Amino acid sequence: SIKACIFDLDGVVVDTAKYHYLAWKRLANELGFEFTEQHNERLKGVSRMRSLEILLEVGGISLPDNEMEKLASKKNAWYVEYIQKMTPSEILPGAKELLEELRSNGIKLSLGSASKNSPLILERIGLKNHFDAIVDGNSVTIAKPAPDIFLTAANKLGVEPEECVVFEDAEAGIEAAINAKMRTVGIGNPQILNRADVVVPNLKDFTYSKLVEIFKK
Ligand code: G16
Ligand code: MG
Repeated sequence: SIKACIFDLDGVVVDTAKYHYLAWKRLANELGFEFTEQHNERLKGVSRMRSLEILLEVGGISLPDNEMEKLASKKNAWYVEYIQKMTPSEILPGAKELLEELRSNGIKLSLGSASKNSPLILERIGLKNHFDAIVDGNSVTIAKPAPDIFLTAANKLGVEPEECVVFEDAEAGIEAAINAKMRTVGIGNPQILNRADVVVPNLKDFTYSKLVEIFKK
């Protein structure tokens, strides 16, 4: 049976994708090319350096590693400037309520995010103490779709992968969970997340009893 739930951060608990987009777009514009929201879809759930590689590919630019490091830091400084101003009102609908309901039913909770900025974000939105474990880009650097982030979370919670459900909005994240042999709830577009066990538009109507019902066997 299900003993733990692992939540992705960007796109599941909070919509930081819009701030990532603003910062990446600013960087692209400074480098002299346009970066659209459609391009930005490709960056969701992907690590910072891999995101930069994709962005430079869009602009047809190739740079040495040390230059790439500088650009990634620049983008991150802008991103941090945006997320500093976040408030609890930016928690996505239903996320906080679901975390609280799951916990009161004895389900263990972990964050499973690729972001190195997750401590700041959790602090700003006031959800730091809602998780039993925090696994993010600071502790695990092998990015999704590798299963490492989620396996580390299961390990920290002291449960088996088969006992975990992962909530994810990104294709790379669903793949990472499948690679970890975990069950999955996709948040968003069923066409993009077609490998998930179930896909819901958001967390608003998701409950503990739905979790039990969907994953009863
Ligand atoms: C997030 C985002 C990605 C971002 C990555 C790294 O992952 O979805 O777009 O590139 O984290 O973030 P940072 O640059 O803040 O370290 P997740 O796993 O929370 O969806
Ligand atoms: Mg995400």
